[in-house]
Amino acid sequence: MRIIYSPEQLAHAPLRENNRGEIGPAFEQPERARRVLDAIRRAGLGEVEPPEVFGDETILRVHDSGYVDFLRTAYDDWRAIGRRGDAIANVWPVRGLRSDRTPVSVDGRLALYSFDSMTPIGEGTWPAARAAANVALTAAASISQGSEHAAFALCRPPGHHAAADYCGGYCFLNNAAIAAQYLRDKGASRVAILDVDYHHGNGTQTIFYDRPDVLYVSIHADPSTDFPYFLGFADESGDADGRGYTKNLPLPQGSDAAAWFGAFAEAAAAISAYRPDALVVSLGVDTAAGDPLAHFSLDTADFRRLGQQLAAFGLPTAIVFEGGYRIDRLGGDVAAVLEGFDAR
Ligand code: SP5
Ligand code: ZN
Repeated sequence: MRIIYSPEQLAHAPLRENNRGEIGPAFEQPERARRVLDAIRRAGLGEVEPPEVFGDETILRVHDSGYVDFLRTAYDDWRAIGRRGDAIANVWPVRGLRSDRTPVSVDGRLALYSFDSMTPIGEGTWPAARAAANVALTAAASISQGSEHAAFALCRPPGHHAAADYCGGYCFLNNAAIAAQYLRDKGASRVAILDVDYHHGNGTQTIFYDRPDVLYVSIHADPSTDFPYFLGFADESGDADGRGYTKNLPLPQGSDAAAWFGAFAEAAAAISAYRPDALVVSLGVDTAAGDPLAHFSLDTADFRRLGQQLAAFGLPTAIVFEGGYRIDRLGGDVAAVLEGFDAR
């Protein structure tokens, strides 16, 4: 398996996070990527390669150009008016307020282009998010040329909560969606995205909701109790031409590995029935027991089994790293998925 990583991704280093009513250290920190990298090296899973540098073309097929310009300039605009610390919204255009106009003020644009207060923009955010997109694109390119069967994109910041025109849930550019779009543009007729992060990938679902050419299947915590709260319910199945090409498998908090793999079997059946040319996996390991932001209980052996089951599709596969916050375990859990995949 090819493994792609860029140290430029460490430049996104949020200072603080608003969580549970307190301002504390950020959960989504650079150390996460270092831990995964260390575990991959220790497991001898293969050479770690830097990404190729891509233009903005595929990013702009997934994301709104006004949003991308915002990401590029928000921190400088924030500093230019004397702000210190990371840029964070303190207002949002909810029901009845107009979101058809782009505010001049950076505070207004933060409001328009984000959906939460846990996703701060700092000096290194755009360079890191851009690098993460290149990591995902490089992984996609290596499987689309047929030279490799599988590739792991060690992306950070994560991506699956970012939609066409908003950031949130620690995500800015949707790395998995960008990989899927690239595969489509390079000739795959149908691409399946399987999202196994603990949280529903609201961004990915939204991006492909009305399209039949990208199937989105997600196993995640019930949004009634867990972030992102407003998307990811079982009755969301796609719209317009995309009807039938979104499948959500929400599980209650406290679900164990047996329940999780039961949902996986359903997800796998939907993917096989779709007969995709390629698979993109949004791999969050926040389904692990003891994850500080989650309530499932997979162990390292379960992650190895997940890797084996992903390989069983027999498809060109790009595995894109998403969440996972138990810092002492996440490296080993990611390595276990990749080992399981390679072992099969
Ligand atoms: C990529 C990713 O995994 N983003 C996740 C963002 C979710 N942040 C949710 C924070 C809410 C935490 N609630 C804590 C409950 C712990 N008992
Ligand atoms: Zn997550």
